[in-house]
Amino acid sequence: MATALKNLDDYSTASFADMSDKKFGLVVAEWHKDITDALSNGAIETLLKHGAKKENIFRNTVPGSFELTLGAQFLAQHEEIDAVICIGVVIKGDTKHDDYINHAVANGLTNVSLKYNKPVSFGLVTTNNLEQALDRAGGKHGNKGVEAAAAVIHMLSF
Ligand code: RBF
Repeated sequence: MATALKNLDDYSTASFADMSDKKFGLVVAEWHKDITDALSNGAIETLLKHGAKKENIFRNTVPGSFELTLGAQFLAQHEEIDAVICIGVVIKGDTKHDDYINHAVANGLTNVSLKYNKPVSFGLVTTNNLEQALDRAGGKHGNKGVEAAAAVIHMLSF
C-alpha cells in the first residue's frame, strides 16, 4: 500500500539551503506501519530532493508514537546529527489514549529540540479515523512526512 500512495505536497522552498553536508535522524513508529512507512518515504524523498545523501539519513524504528521522544533523544544526542524527523500515526479510539500520547510527544519533542538546540520535527499525524490518516500519508491532504522533512530543512536554513 505504501508505494501506491502518492505525494501531493506543495511547500515553499525559497529559503532552503543545500543539505548535502547535513546528517539526519529519522525516527518512525511502527503502529499503523503501512501509513508510517508512506510518511517515512515522503520524508526521505524530500531530504534527497534537497541534496541530502542517502548515507547521511539514519532511520530507526520505535514501537509506537509514545517512544518517538526517546528515539529522537537517542539520535539528537550525537553531535554529528543536525536534525531529527519524527514520524507516527495516532488514531482516536474508545479511550483517551490518543490525548495522552499526542501531548506527551509534542512536549517531549519540544524538550529534545531545545535541550540539544537542533530541529526536531513533529511528523505525528493525529486523526479521528484511518481514512483521515491515509488522506495525510499521500492522499488528498498530501504527505505529512514530506512536511516534517521540509520543516527541519527550513530550520537548518535559518
Ligand atoms: N501508538 C501509535 O503510534 N499510534 C496509536 O494509535 C496508538 N494507539 C494506542 C492505543 C492504546 C490503548 C495503547 C495502550 C497504546 C497505543 N499506542 C499507539 C502505542 C503507544 O504509542 C506505546 O508504544 C505503548 O503505549 C507502549 O509504551
